[in-house]
Parts: sequence; structure tokens; C-alpha cells
Amino acid sequence: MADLEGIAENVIRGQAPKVKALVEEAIAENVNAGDILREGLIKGMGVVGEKFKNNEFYVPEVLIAARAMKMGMELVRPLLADAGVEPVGKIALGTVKGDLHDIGKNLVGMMLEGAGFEVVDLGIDVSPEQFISSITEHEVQVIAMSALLTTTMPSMKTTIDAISEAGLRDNVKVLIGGAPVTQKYADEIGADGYARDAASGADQAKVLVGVA
Ligand code: B1M
Repeated sequence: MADLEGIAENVIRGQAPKVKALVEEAIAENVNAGDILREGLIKGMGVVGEKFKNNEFYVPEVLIAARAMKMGMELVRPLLADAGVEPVGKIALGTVKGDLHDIGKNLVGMMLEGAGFEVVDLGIDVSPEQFISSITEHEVQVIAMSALLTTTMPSMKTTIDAISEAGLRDNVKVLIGGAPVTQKYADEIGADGYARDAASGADQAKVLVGVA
């Protein structure tokens, strides 16, 4: 019998081959792809996020768990459309212009995927124009910006201002984070949300799209 609990457990333990085997078993038994995603992969990654927030897990454990989750996701993704499962939301994620740091940004992306979001990863050194294109091209609901340098933080404000000037501010929520970024700064520049770590980023994103 399909072991969705086992999938979640093995995501938490970062056992990628075991996750792959259990997901394959569940698919072979015609378990609904949405149930595999929600009750197995997302559930497991949710626990990982909580442990990370509580300092019970550190970056390496999260990366290993995310790799296991991704292995399961690869198998489930093609079946989701057939099962009528929609992502909880669509997000464009990038490190702002002039900034090349991407380790934290990638962790945020993994947590977002683990929470059921479709993530359009724009990469590093992302200009305001690229963020704006993601709104029109991909119809994302959230723009998520990461900055690690005090010198690149202002690009968050420049991007928000550019989104407003393009007349698109009402189309998206803006979420920001990164080591030098604070809630105070988010308030100052008119961002809709701030998160101090990757797991909180996924929590905030759910609030912003109204599924939390
Ligand atoms: Co850079 N660097 N770096 N660096 N680097 C820092 C950030 C720095 C604090 C080091 C220091 O001086 N002590 C300092 C910034 C000082 C400042 O501005 N206050 C610094 C500097 C100065 C520089 C250069 C200018 C150095 C130079 O060339 N003179 C240069 C800049 C290059 C550029 O970006 N233009 C530079 C370059 C680099 C490397 C390329 C060598 C490398 C980056 C490799 C890569 O990312 N692929 C690097 C690294 C690795 C670091 C440190 C050591 C580690 C950063 C990291 O990955 N942390 C860093 C010092 C440090 O933090 N100890 C440093 C781990 C990661 C998991 O944490 O990214 O904070 P973090 O992400 C967290 C949260 O912040 C949050 O969630 C994550 C997980 O919980 N979060 C979000 C992040 N984004 C979020 C978005 C959200 C929500 C939460 O919503 C959208």
C-alpha cells in the first residue's frame, strides 16, 4: 500500500532514493498525484522548514531534504495537470541587480516549491525590467527579491518604484528578504512582506496569495 507518510519522513531525512522509490510505488498504485504532493512531499518539506526556523536543522540538512523533495517532484510534476492540481501560486524570485549571492535565494526557492508554489527563478543580478517582464510574461502573483549587500538593497526600492511606474503594482505582491534586510526597511520601501529566513519566506508567500 502507498506510504505517503513514508515519503514525508524520507524527505525530512533527505533520503532521495527512498523518496523516489516510494513515489514510484504510489504512482504505480494510481494514488492521486495531488495527494502524493500534499500528503508526502509538501508535508515533509513543511517539517523541514519548521526545523530550520527553530535551528534544529541547518543549511546542509535543508539542501539534502530539498534534493529528496525535488526527486519526488520530478516524478509527480507531469501527472499534476492530469490530476487537475494547480500550484498554490506563482512567484518570480531573484537576487536584485548588482548582487551575485544566490545561496539564500535558492533556499527560498526550494522552500517555496516545497510549499506548493510554481517558482520562476530569474537568477542573480536581476534588473527591475526583468522583474517587470516576469509579471507580464508569466503572470506571477508575487515578486520575491533577495539582497545580501547593503549596497544592493536600494535596488529593491528601485524595482518596486519601477513596477508602480509600469502601472503593475496592483497586479503583484512584493516579498523581500536577505541578511541586511529588515521589516523596517520593507515598510519604508512599501514591500508587502518581509521574511528573515527561507521557511518564513514560504509562510509569508502563502499569506500574500491568501492561502494561509
Ligand atoms: Co559575499 N558578502 N560578497 N560573497 N558573502 C557577504 C554577504 C558579507 C556579509 C561578508 C562580510 O563582509 N562579512 C558582505 C556584505 C557586507 C554588506 O553589504 N553588509 C559580502 C561582500 C562585501 C561581498 C563582496 C562585495 C566581496 C568583494 O568582492 N569585495 C562580493 C559582492 C559580489 C556581488 O554580489 N556583486 C561578494 C561575493 C561573494 C561570493 C561570490 C564570494 C560568495 C557568493 C556565492 C553565492 O552566493 N553563489 C559570497 C558569500 C558566500 C558570502 C557569505 C560568506 C555567505 C552568504 C550566504 O550564502 N549565506 C556572506 C557572509 C555571511 O553571511 N556570513 C557574504 C548563507 C545563506 C543561506 O544565507 O543568503 O543570508 P543568506 O539567506 C538566508 C536569509 O538571509 C534569508 O533566507 C536565507 C536562508 O534562511 N533570505 C531570504 C535570503 N533571501 C531571502 C529572500 C526572501 C526571504 C528570505 O524573500 C524573497
